[in-house]
Amino acid sequence: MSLNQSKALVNAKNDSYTPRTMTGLSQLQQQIEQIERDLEARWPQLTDSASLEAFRVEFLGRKGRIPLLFKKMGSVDAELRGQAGQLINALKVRVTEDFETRIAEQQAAARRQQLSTDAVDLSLPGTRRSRGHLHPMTIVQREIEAIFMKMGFDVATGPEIETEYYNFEALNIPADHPARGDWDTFYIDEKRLLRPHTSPVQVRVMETSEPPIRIICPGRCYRRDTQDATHSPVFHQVELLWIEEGLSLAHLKYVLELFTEEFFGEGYEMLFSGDFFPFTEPSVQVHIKAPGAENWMEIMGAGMVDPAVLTGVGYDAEKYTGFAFGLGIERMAMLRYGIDDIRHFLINDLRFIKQFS
Ligand code: FA5
Repeated sequence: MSLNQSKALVNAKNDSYTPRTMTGLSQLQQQIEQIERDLEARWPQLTDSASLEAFRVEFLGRKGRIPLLFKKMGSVDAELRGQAGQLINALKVRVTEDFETRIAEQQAAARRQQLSTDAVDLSLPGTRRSRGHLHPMTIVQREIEAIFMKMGFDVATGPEIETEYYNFEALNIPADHPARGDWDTFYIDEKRLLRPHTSPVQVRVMETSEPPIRIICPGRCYRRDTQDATHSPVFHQVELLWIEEGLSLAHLKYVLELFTEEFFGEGYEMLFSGDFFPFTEPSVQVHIKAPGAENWMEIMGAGMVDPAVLTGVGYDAEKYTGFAFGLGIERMAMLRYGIDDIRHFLINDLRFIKQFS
């Protein structure tokens, strides 16, 4: 076909064309009807958020079929353009409202679904949380503290890493003293070690206060003792110190009897035997037989504070006397509860610990 022939064809087509305005509006109406038919088919398929989003993009999105209709209004005669605009707008409002209703319905359905899967069945028995409780050592330590506090003793503490001076020299144990071997244990460096007993706290307190002194010092101690049923390399002591004028061994015995009776109730037995500690003179060892028990248990070392220790901290040893003891807390707990082996306290077997809740 020549160029002229094709131009003639175009002109012929234009000649037979129905007036532009009528065709523009009716075409638009047809397109609106087509969209409405398509919508009828699409609505039932909108069951999830993905299909809803695809629908929104196709019909209402920036390049969607309904916004595109507005662009086609240019082909409608100016007089009818208002009418066309109203038709498209009505369609857009209708579809937007229906679409938002669908979205709300879909979200409500999703929430219902979520609730039904997450539902809490209130008739089910709950999971019982086990409540923690104090370790038997803590129970016994607090009880010992409470008894002595009731008698008027204050609680003092000192460092677990202690200097040789407070561990030994200030307690009348010079470097070459044979007693040092018993406690010469875990060194941190040349001059400091893990304390083997709580007695150094006595000296720290006396250095900073004047008599009368009435204190107890609970705390952890460390020794290179071989483990057995009554020995552990880590254990606890409660130290007691009472310095005043006119105190004697009889006072020590009385305080111990008051304490032991309060702790065990009636039926215990107590045995004093001679012992040696460089920082007490005389020194004793105390054994206790708990109510109903068969065996004696060595519980503490004790004695009248050696005058050398008193003068060492600047006290007048002619004027003041006093007594001290160091009590093993694990052993008191063993007697109280009938525990046969000290290692139970460190193993942390729940079957053991739960018996003390
Ligand atoms: C002392 O430690 C002295 N400082 C006690 C003292 C204080 C005497 C004040 C005089 C004046 P001894 O080494 O005996 O003494 O220990 C005292 C108590 O600590 C023992 O009777 C025991 O109950 C406890 N104990 C000692 N070593 C261990 C250990 N390895 N495991 C568990 N308990 C222990």
